[in-house]
Amino acid sequence: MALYIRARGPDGVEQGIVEDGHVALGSGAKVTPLDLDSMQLPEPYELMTPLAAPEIWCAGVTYEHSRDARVEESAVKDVYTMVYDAPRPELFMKDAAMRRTVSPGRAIGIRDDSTWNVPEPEIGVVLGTNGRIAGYTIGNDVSSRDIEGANPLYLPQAKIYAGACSFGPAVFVPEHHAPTFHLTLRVTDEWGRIVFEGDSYTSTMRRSFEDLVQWLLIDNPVPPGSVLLTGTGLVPPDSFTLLPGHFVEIHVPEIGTLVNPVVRASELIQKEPEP
Ligand code: DO4
Ligand code: MG
Repeated sequence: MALYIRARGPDGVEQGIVEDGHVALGSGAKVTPLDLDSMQLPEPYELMTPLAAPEIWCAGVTYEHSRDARVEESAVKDVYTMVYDAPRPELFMKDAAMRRTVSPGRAIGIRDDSTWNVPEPEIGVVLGTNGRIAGYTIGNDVSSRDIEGANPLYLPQAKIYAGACSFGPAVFVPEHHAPTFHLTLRVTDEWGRIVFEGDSYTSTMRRSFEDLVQWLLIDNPVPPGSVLLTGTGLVPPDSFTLLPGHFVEIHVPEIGTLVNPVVRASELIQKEPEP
């Protein structure tokens, strides 16, 4: 197996491979991460998403927990049971050109026009060429539950906004098949108190990674290097919402820990330069 990261440093943006507690960068530099789980790097290096994905897609309602939570929250209940049972999965675009996706360690966003926001810890498959799965990463499909719950046609607004996605810290390439991944989510507040903790296993997913990729690529020229987040198996209780000042950690033993603080999405919007 191999573990790949990407970093910005004095030689620009470089790929690196993790070996024996170090990161060997393309320039030949060897860097020792401050923490081998989150892959936080010492200055002047900065960890980035393990690749600049041209597109990020998501699958939805691939786990019973996700179906049940949405049936509960939604004004329109049947669609979730129908899509969970149907051969065709729910697939939607989350981001393109990395405009709404932040690096590990950087702040994810929650919408000002929503009062109920959650992290969605998911395994992301990295697409190679011709539908091949090139590797696996950890993704956070940050979502607004009240906006989606009001009407499923609001899904793009519940899913697509500044800082609504993060993935990393690494891409894991197994020697043979993907193992069952165990995802642990922990959210802490600004004083370090745990406000939610839970876990899920990809073995409880109703579909396979390969099946999701196959559906995604039907008549759809998704560029290689794109990432497909494969759905959440973990939904915090209805009393939980993400707040600015919270800190989200998603851990998968083979891949590492994806960490992101939480801010208002409006703080992440930058003024566009004149064309
Ligand atoms: O149907 C809404 C989205 C579901 C989703 O993102 C998930 O199950 O992870
Ligand atoms: Mg999701």
